[in-house]
Amino acid sequence: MISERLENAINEQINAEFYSEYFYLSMYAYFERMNLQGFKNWMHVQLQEEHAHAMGLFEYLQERGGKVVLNKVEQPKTDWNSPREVFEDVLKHEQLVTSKINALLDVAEEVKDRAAVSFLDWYLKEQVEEESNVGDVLKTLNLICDDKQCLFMLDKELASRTFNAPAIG
Ligand code: OFO
Repeated sequence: MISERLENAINEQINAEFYSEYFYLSMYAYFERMNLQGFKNWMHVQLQEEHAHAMGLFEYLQERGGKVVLNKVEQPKTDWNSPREVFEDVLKHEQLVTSKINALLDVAEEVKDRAAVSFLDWYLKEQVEEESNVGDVLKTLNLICDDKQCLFMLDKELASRTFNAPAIG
C-alpha cells in the first residue's frame, strides 16, 4: 500500500501533467491561428506525450492501491507574440516540471518507497529529453530564425515529429 503523503504528491503530479497537456493544447490552437502547421504538429505530439505521462501516473497509483483524485486544471495562457516566445515558455515550463518531479522523488525517498523511486526515475530521464528537445528548437529560433524564410523552413522540419506512445516505468 502506498503512503498517503506519496499518494497526494502523485495526485498533484497527475494534475501538473494534465495542465501541461492543456498548456500545449493552447499553444496548438495559437499555431493553428498563425497557420504554422509544423509547429502545430510539434505541439500535438507534445500534448499527447503529456497525456501519456498523466495516465502513466494515474495507472501506477491505481496499481499501487492508491486513490486517484482529479483536481481542477488551471486555465493556461492563450496568446503569445511570436513562436520564439512560445518556446521560451515551453522551456520554462519543462524546467518547472523537472523540479516538480525531483520534489516527487524526494517524497518517494523520504517515505522509503523504493518501487515508486524506481518508477519515477523514468519521469526524470524523460524530463532531460524534453528539456533538450525544446532547447534545440529554441536555439534555432534564437540563433538563426530572424526572418520569415527560416521560420518556414523550421515549420517544415517540425512537421516531421511523430508521437510514439512511451513505455513508462
Ligand atoms: Fe510531462 O513532461 Fe512535459 O511537462
